[in-house]
Amino acid sequence: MLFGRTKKNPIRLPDKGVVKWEYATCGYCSTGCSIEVGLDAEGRPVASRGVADADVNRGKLCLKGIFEHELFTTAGRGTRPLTRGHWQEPWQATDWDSALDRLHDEIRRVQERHGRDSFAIISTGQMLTEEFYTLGKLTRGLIGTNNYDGNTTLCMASAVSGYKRSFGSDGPPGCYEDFEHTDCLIAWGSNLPEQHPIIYWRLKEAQERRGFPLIVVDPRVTMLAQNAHIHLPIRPGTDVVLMNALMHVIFAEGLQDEAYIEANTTGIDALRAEVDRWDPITASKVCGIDEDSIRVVARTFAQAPAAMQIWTMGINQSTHGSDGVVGINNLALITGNIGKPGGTSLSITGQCNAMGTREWSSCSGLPGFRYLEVPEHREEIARFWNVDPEFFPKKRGMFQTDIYQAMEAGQIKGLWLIATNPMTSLPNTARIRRAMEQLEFCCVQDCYVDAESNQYAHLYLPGGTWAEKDGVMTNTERRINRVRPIATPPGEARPDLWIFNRVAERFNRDGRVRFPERAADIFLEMAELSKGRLADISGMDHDLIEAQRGIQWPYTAEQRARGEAPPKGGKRLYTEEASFRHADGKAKLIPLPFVDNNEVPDADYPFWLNTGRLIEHWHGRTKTGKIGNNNKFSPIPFIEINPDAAAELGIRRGEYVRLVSRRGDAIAMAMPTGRVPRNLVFLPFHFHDCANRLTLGLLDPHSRQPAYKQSAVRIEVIADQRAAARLSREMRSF
Ligand SMILES: Nc1nc2c(c(=O)[nH]1)N[C@H]1C(S)=C(S)[C@@H](COP(=O)(O)OP(=O)(O)OC[C@H]3O[C@@H](n4cnc5c(=O)[nH]c(N)nc54)[C@H](O)[C@@H]3O)O[C@H]1N2
Ligand SMILES: Nc1nc2c(c(=O)[nH]1)N[C@H]1C(S)=C(S)[C@@H](COP(=O)(O)OP(=O)(O)OC[C@H]3O[C@@H](n4cnc5c(=O)[nH]c(N)nc54)[C@H](O)[C@@H]3O)O[C@H]1N2
Ligand code: SF4
Ligand SMILES: [Mo]
Repeated sequence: MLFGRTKKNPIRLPDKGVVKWEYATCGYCSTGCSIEVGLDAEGRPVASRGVADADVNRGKLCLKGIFEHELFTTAGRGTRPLTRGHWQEPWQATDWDSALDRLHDEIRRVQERHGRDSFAIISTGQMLTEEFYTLGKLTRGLIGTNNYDGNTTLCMASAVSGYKRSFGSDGPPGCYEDFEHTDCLIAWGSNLPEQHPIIYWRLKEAQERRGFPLIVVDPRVTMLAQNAHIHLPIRPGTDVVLMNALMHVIFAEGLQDEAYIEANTTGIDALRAEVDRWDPITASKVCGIDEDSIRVVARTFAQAPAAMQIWTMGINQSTHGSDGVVGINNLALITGNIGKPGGTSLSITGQCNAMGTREWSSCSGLPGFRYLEVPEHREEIARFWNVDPEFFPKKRGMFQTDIYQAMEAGQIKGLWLIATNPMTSLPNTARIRRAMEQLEFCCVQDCYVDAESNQYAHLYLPGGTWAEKDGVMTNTERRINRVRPIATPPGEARPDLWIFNRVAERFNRDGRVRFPERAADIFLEMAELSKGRLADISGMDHDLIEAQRGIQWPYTAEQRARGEAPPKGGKRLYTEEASFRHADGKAKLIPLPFVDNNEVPDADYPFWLNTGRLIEHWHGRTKTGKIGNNNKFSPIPFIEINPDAAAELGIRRGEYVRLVSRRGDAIAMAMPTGRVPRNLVFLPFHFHDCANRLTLGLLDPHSRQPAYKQSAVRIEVIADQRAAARLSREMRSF
């Protein structure tokens, strides 16, 4: 006798009437999945699917990619430029010419009155590379403010800084294919299954095949920690101590790779002297990981033939962010795990084009990983752009986070915000509000008119988004991939590239500097500039990139001329001896003393506040908050709280609570879960006027990245739950 179903019910997908599929790269996270958008007979985007022959995602997409075609018709898009005298006045619709004239005139007015650098420009990791490059040329070559930075200071700055300190250059040395070769993986402060689901799928497949140990360092029992062999629930902000202790054990037991250290590094003596102080017992008292676990992990890592480390915001967003990255690099270098298959230190980047902005935006320097501090770099770029080299500043200006403090102090008077929303994403909202209120002029260029920062704008420019535009993006593994213009921006909204080119015309009346109109031509200009640099893309063009479903840099003109095919994945940096980018070709081993400067829980504020992300939402939710199938999973702010802590406070599941820090308060729903320890709550930062009203955001001394993950709060019970629900709703703009 047969039990259960005897016939399988085939899954029936509704026919969306797709007549044509158009190629793009997903515009959410830095995994860089190749995606196709299906258009119906009327040319309307009606479906999304993964591209089967793309090496990155092999036909798969996550929850965000699957519904990405719905973006084009979401609510809240800006359809006309808007202007007003003061941010408290009502908006008036205006035409593009008047809007762009005003932007030009205000920039020059502020600069003439308060000095060149009193006008700041803040960009993003969420545009296309050709757009970054054009904005960089406009800012560095014509506008001339040095206070030009990106939201990547909130995100990747520590990784950039740590890579530069260790290896002499930015640029993650590994790739996804390393999962196929590694014998041990440590993931530091990264929740891969939720934040980079398709990278996780690659890791999981490799791990199921080969069973290498997975070690996760995270104060929460994340989805990744649940799947790990060893989970180290570290005390927040103390990763550097654990790294020092791991190195202590490796040296004490002679597990280091002497030959690699000798041939490729400098600084071993100073490093050893510092880690000598961090025996596992001493370290365990600071970082909360017991001495046995420290020893086991150190041996497992050092004895693996190839071992890799990945990390994300649990490391970068800390007052020891840059040091944490250096610590990871130290561990990799002393065990010879750089530049070999399965042996690497791979920063998992964040936004879709966080890498592209590092390479080409000129935010912290000049294009192609060139520096303002190097006279030859200034000369080279000035000649190429046809501008005066003396016009360039001789060192980098303020980081994004310092720009807000300068606004507060009245040093910065004007601001152009492009595709970033500081009123939701910067720490300590009350301070950001004070800073924004003081501006003489603020222009917001965003695809959504309801982005909260627009509240303080005098001028609003409606940009296009994602595949309403043409260009490329670079993912975590340095793979450049193509985005095709599939839809047109709504109403009078225009692609950001169009906007930059029209602004450039106003600063470039004599036509001295060339601003190509087509993204494909801009790419060729970048390719030319990249020759001989670390990120050499001179062998690529738009068509080849699309045909290959993305190409990893470097791929040079010479390789192409020789008939060498573009790498199909598996491309690594620093594969040859002494090929690091410090002058002597060696990597630096850097000692990392630990200073405990974080705000820590005390009697008044007894809980750690840890903030981060959910799979279904993207940052400030301007996009995912309006897509039903994303928003429905978590339409309101909530905290993960330990069930024992909730019981002790008399809080039941689903009740609203008030969180209070030294900066402000916020309302969220309590969701008791064993994912968090007794003394810590986790609050997603996706909701406006919530997490960042509470955060302190102390800055890393090297990268100026905020410590979003270490603040202290207390939790208050709310008697009137109806009023709390109403308030929570009102505080969200959508
Ligand atoms: N769905 C979705 N995906 C995204 C994004 C999104 O908004 N939504 N954003 C993208 C962007 S820009 C980024 S930067 C990435 C971020 O990706 P992740 O960094 O993976 O995400 P987060 O949730 O910010 O933080 C990761 C983990 O750090 C842990 N953590 C907190 N404090 C510490 C600590 O002191 N030490 C250690 N070791 N760990 C700690 C947290 O508990 C959390 O689980 O995600 C990208 N992908
Ligand atoms: N508490 C806490 N705060 C955090 C973090 C955290 O973990 N905890 N993480 C930090 C990190 S890692 C990051 S990366 C930041 C992100 O911070 P933000 O950059 O502020 O995040 P988004 O909400 O993605 O903002 C992007 C804005 O650009 C708009 N936009 C999107 N695409 C386009 C486009 O193509 N053109 C134009 N013109 N506009 C566009 C969107 O509508 C949105 O308003 O948040 C940081 N803030
Ligand atoms: S994993 Fe990232 S790139 Fe891939 S579909 Fe999801 S959000 Fe897009
Ligand atoms: Mo990020």
